[in-house]
Amino acid sequence: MKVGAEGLVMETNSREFDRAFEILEIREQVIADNDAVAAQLREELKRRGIFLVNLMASPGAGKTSLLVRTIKALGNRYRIGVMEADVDSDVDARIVSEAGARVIQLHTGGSCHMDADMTRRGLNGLGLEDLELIFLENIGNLVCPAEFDVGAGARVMILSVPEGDDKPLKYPLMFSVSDCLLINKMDVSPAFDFDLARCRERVTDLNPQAAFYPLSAKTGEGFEAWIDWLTGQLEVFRSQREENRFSRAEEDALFAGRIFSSEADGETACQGGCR
Ligand SMILES: Nc1nc2c(ncn2[C@@H]2O[C@H](COP(=O)(O)OP(=O)(O)OP(=O)(O)O)[C@@H](O)[C@H]2O)c(=O)[nH]1
Ligand SMILES: [Mg+2]
Repeated sequence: MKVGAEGLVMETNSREFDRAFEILEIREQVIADNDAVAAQLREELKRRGIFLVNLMASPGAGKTSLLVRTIKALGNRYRIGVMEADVDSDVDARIVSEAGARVIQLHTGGSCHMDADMTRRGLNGLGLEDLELIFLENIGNLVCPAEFDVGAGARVMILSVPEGDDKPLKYPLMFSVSDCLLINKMDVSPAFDFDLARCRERVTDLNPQAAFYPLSAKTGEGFEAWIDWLTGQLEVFRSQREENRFSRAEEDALFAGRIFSSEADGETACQGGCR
């Protein structure tokens, strides 16, 4: 194996002399490049005391509903921002904006996940002034978002009851990388054969450290445990901030509410902040 001029990994195995061409393992390099941007983003958010939550789930699992109820529960305690990522439309951004959070709609234009650089652009579009807690509602998908670190302080996944308790077996990576798993739509569980204990066992096999909370974003049942977990994470994050962090005034002077930037920012795919 060797690294070419573009930093791409070229496979040169024992059969290389049988071939008149090389094989580039592009995917590995894309993930590695993304991880580097994510690490930089996480570090800068930490220095600025902003806790970013990457919220992932299937389409319709209840991401927006959970955000609305969470904003209502914590809006008086923390200044909250939301990045709504969708292939198209501004439906979710409107709903979240009405709940009282600062929000930006991000259009990925077909991409099935957010990566770290898209997230950085989204944060710049949202504006970081005064925000303490930011949620990224990732694209509804249990595959690709699991592979791309976006620089968040916590990865939270929602599995809803109608999807079935077998999903940890089918999408193990998503369950393995999440810090917290929320089982949503518990209010409709009598209509489904979702086995909560079996689901928990399957999750524990993959990820024993993950927090696990059954709840309903519709009725509020079980919500307190999730809010306690989230505020606990936030307080630990705050207490771990580096000693030499920037003050608010320094941040504003240095960044004018923006995170580290690149010249390509003018071409951002983020469209239209709702407010
Ligand atoms: N019964 C019940 N319905 C829920 C619950 N949470 C969400 N829903 C409903 O499920 C549907 C989808 O909810 P959303 O919050 O839009 O889900 P989402 O994951 O944001 O969907 P996308 O952004 O389209 O991927 C809506 O009709 C919600 O009212 C719940 O806890 N119980
Ligand atoms: Mg949504």
